[in-house]
Order: sequence, then C-alpha cells, then structure tokens
Amino acid sequence: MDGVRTDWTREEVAALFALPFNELLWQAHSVHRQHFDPAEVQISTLLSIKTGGCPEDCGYCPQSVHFSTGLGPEALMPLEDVLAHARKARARGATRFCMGAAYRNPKPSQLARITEMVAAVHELGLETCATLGMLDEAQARELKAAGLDYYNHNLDTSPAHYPNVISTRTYQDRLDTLSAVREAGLKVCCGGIIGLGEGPEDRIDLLHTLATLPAHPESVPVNQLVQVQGTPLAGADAVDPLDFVRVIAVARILMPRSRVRLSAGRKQMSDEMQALCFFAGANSLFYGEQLLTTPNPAADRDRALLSRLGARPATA
Ligand code: SAM
Ligand code: DTB
Ligand code: SF4
Repeated sequence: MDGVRTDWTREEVAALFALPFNELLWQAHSVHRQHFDPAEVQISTLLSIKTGGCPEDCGYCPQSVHFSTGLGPEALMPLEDVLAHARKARARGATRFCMGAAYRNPKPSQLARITEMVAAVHELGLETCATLGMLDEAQARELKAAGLDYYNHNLDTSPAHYPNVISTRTYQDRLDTLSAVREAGLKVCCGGIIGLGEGPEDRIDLLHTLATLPAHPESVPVNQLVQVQGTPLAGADAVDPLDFVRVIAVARILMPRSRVRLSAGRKQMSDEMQALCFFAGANSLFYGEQLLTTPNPAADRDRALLSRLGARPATA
C-alpha cells in the first residue's frame, strides 16, 4: 500500500514519541518530503454557521449550554451571509471552507438548509467541509450529494481520557459517525486537541487510534486547547511547545499522505514554534481572524509568516 500503513502497533507509536527530539523531527521531515512539497501549506477558512446553545458538555468548548462563557445561542446563519464569508475567504486564498455548527446532531430541517449552503459554496469553486456533530449514513449521503467534500469530526483525545472531558456521548458514538461519513464516500477530517489534561499515554492512544482507522483521515487537525473562561478546562496545565511539535511529527510519520493541520491555538504559539511544526510535517492551517468563536492570528500576520518561511499556499 505504497508505504501507508493502518496496522501500526501501540508500541511502535510509543517508540516514536520516545525518540530524541532531533531524531524524531528528522524522520518526520524525511517522510514529509517523500509525499509533499515541503514549501506548500493548504489554507482553510472556518465559519461558525450556528453558534452556541449546544446540548453537549465537551469540557473545552465555549459553545456548550452547560457552561457560562458569555456566548449566547444564535440562529443558523442565512445563506447569503455564509456566501459572503465564503467569497471573502476565496479572495484571500483559501481553498477550503469549513462550516461549523454547535449541534449534537443536525435535525432534518437544519440539514436541508445546510445542504443548500454546501451546494452554494461548492459552486464558488471552494472545497467544502462541514462539522455538525453526529451523522447517520443517510445524512452523510445527503451532504455528499449536495457537494460536500470533507466532514470534520474529531476524536479529540484517547478512549481512556474521553469520559473525563465529555459525558454526553461516547467514543464509540464518534467512531460510528466517522464510519457513516466514510461509507457515504466523504473525505474525513479527524484529529484531536492537545492540552485537555491528558498524559503522554493518551497522546499515544489518540494517534494510534487515528492511524489504525480503516483508512487514514485525509485531514488531521491537531488543535492546542484554546482555554476559555467558564469552561471546565480553563486553567488546565499549559502544553510544552516541544511536546506539541512531537505530536505533529508522530502524526506525520504515522499518516504520511494526510494533511496535518496546525489548527486552533496558533495565536498562543510563537512563530518559531509554528515553524518547527511545519518542519515536523504540518502542511495546513486555518486562516482568518476568527476560528469558530475564538481569535486566530490576523491574516496579514500569517501571510508574513508564510513569506518569512518561503512557504506558499497550496492550490486546490
Ligand atoms: N459540534 C460539532 C462537534 O463537536 O463535532 C462541531 C463543532 S466543534 C466546535 C468542532 C471541534 O472544535 C471539536 O471537536 C473540537 O475538537 C474543537 N474545539 C472546540 N473547542 C475548542 C477549544 N476551546 N480549543 C481547541 N479546539 C476546540
Ligand atoms: C478543528 O479541529 N478545529 C476547528 C475545526 N476543526 C472545526 C475548531 C476550533 C475551535 C476552537 C474554539 C472556537 O473558536 O470556538
Ligand atoms: Fe457542542 Fe461541538 Fe462544542 Fe461539543 S465541541 S459542546 S458538540 S459545539
């Protein structure tokens, strides 16, 4: 299978994490160059099309009704507003537009409106991605038929740590949605969050789970927790930047053909840390001032960073 393996053992994953830092980075960068142009970075833009009021209790998330974060529930955004954001993202060089909704799972009337948005964004020539919570296969097929390219659904952390972070759904629920999305022929965007109070074993288990799915996710977002006041995880221990880089490097080695996305948390990272992440194999990012509800680095700052690194946006 041209060097792509889905039979990694946990011991192999643990051994990669245990490598000396430079050895790990050298291996990861070598794998990266075999599969990608190391100067290319894929650019995605996020839009929250339905903010707040989510019934789930993910301990990191400012949009849960269970926590007081000052974010009130908003209605699903009108189609024209979504299109205006998508046009702006396209004009700024994004090749993928990701629409996020604070749902446990979409209801039929909501999905009907969202399929219209997907079709309209697809018409603009952008790759489309959505993240709407749990889906069954019929819903995934509906989205695929409308022109959806990717579905984002993160495993977030290890199976063992998951119940410490979220009580309103199980790890198996997440895996079931991922398999429904695959069965419907959508590309999968699936990753996790570093900084949820997990230990080294949980990071090994998260990456082992991702790399042994029946097929690797085409996109692997690696988020650093954005701590939001009012959420249970505000005040969690900060992540050692070098440990974050290790996660990127191990993800690159395990899933050599996937786009590894340096995702939430970049505003809290130095340029040097981000440069190390790109060397370690990250080759995608979220671009634009806002993630879903929290700030992202300013677009001109990111343009300057890519230019200082001699990197260029990938074409779709
Ligand atoms: N409600 C849907 C779901 O959870 O699948 C879609 C939207 S949800 C906000 C998308 C992803 O954003 C989550 O799975 C999580 O990985 C990430 N996320 C949410 N809040 C975050 C935070 N404070 N820091 C980093 N990542 C976060
Ligand atoms: C992903 O892995 N990260 C994005 C996207 N997929 C949907 C979301 C990050 C959200 C960060 C917190 C916020 O802005 O609300
Ligand atoms: Fe809801 Fe998604 Fe936030 Fe969890 S991460 S509370 S499911 S919006």
